[in-house]
Amino acid sequence: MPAEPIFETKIDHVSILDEHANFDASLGEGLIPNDDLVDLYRHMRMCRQFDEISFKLQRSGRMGTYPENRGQECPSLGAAYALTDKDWLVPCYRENAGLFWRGLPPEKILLHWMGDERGNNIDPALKITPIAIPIGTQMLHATGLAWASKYRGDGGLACTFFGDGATSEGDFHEAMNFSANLDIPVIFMCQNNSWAISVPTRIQCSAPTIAQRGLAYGMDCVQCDGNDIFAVVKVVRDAAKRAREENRPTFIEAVTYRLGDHTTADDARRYRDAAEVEAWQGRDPLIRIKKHMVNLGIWDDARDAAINEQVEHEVAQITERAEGIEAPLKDDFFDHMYETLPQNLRTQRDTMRTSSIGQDPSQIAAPVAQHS
Ligand SMILES: Cc1ncc(C[n+]2csc(CCOP(=O)(O)OP(=O)(O)O)c2C)c(N)n1
Ligand SMILES: [Mg+2]
Repeated sequence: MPAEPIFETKIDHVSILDEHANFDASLGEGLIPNDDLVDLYRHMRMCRQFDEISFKLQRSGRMGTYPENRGQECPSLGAAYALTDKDWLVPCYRENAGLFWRGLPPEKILLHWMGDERGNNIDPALKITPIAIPIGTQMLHATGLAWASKYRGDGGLACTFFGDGATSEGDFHEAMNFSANLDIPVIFMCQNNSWAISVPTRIQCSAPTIAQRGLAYGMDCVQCDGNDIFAVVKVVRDAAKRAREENRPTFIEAVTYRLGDHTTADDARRYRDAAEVEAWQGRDPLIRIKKHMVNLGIWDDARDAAINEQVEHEVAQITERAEGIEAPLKDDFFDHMYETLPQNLRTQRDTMRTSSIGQDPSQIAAPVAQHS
């Protein structure tokens, strides 16, 4: 018997507004009304300003650490725009644009990175989960949230965001397998920014696309230009339709790039070529959306300057609110994990010492008797 192909497939790459601001009207016409486009652009500008101020806050000792979002605003922003308030947004840590679009007060993000737990206390009506630092865990949370939506029949879905590196984690594969086999309405939005800190994507994924990792689970998979707001909106709308009508998950690979360091604790110049960064600067999502608005005749330098002034003022006020909040009580730290605090944590709270490095007074050895 001759060998027959048993399975053949392809992965689509969706691009509508390219890096030179060429616009494919056959796919993009009517996707985003002009007023919304201006608003999306304003959000991106605000996020850039937010990044700049956060960076300065960290460098001047007013913030612990901060991961710049610069360059990768589109995947979360396009998704938040394309989804409804019934849908969960389940982020990692580079999704400011989408979270602000949904209505998260931006000072929450500043508080989070300043180490104040109140930054993670998010109004449940917003349907946003707290920033996830452990890589990959949030994809399982999204699967559970979407499963609950399906069970309740509330018409919602969950969209979760993660990086290229996260697709090498076991949690990713469990979430993908579970949601595909149980028909759970999840959108998996992978932001492939070429790097997992200093590890390039090409050495942790041997396949030509990350998108095809979803094929093994029988999932619809698509790749899009992740710096193209139109492409992101289109693929998320398609995925949301599939989720709502058929309870099917979708895996989206949004190809983007982080223009800044991994976080303020990193110096990407140690492992990235300047030429690579420069090439991606030319594909900046913000530049092409601005060019497109100029081409449409709805934008000019005066309006751009006005928006810049507006967002500078806005971010200054946000910073003032975050820094102006009364400092948390030290005991708060212990208040949110357990209903009844275990003895070892009660000791830590009462002595404000950590037991891990032998500073808890009850663990300090009795002084050795001195011979006279
Ligand atoms: C479980 C776990 N392992 C390791 C880390 C340390 N870590 C933080 S970010 C990161 C790289 C993540 O890369 P990617 O998923 O591509 O996300 P990106 O930061 O590029 O958006 C690693 C390994 C972590 N936070 N959690
Ligand atoms: Mg990455």
